[in-house]
Amino acid sequence: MDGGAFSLREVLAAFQTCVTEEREVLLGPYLRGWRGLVRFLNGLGAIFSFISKDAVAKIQIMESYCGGERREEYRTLQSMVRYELSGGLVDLQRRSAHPDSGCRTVLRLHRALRWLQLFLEGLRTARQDASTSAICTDSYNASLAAYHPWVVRKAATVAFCALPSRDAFLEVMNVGGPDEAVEMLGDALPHIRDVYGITQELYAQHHLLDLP
Ligand code: 1PW
Repeated sequence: MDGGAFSLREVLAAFQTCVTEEREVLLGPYLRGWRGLVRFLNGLGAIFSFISKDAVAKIQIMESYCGGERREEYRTLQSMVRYELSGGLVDLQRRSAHPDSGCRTVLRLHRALRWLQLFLEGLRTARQDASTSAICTDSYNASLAAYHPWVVRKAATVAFCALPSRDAFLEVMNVGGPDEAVEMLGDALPHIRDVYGITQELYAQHHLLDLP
């Protein structure tokens, strides 16, 4: 995935390898998928680097856990939640002793993944002449926007206006022609939906969906 021609196909494939037979989510491929998404986002223009900056910061936090002393505990989302909750390593009310827990950091990426899922789904099913900005704005408003203050929502909406046309966008994915790109999305999206669904259920089970 690093170096060489960049294709969104490989990025989305990372999410495919996230889920184990026991339906656990592996953090390694999850973060690799995110790294690729960020690269893709940056390829869309400088205006998107402000959006990707926060995602990069969060990916880095998680990578340091995954490469750190307790890396075994951070192998899967499930082991991370178990480890951090049982060790009292998560701020549940307000950010204080553990402002950058893995649980709260992944929650932000998880919410953003929902946006990505809705956006790619919209892109896949839209008419050829549809506006990507509108698809992006609609999917953002239906997901991540609820968690952002006004000024971030405003800046994000301005950035979306710079998105290229649907065909140009599909081309940036570097998967082949528009038809191939649409087919690839059809293959990849169920896996992203799966990862999102497992994470959502895990977080709901442990009452972690509103972590500060
Ligand atoms: C073309 C579609 C691409 C989808 C890629 C998703 C990238 C999402 C990054 C959005 C970031 C907007 C600016 C940052 C806001 C942060 O305050 C917020 N972070 C996220 C990821 O929503 C909350 O993090 P915080 O402040 O609680 O640490």
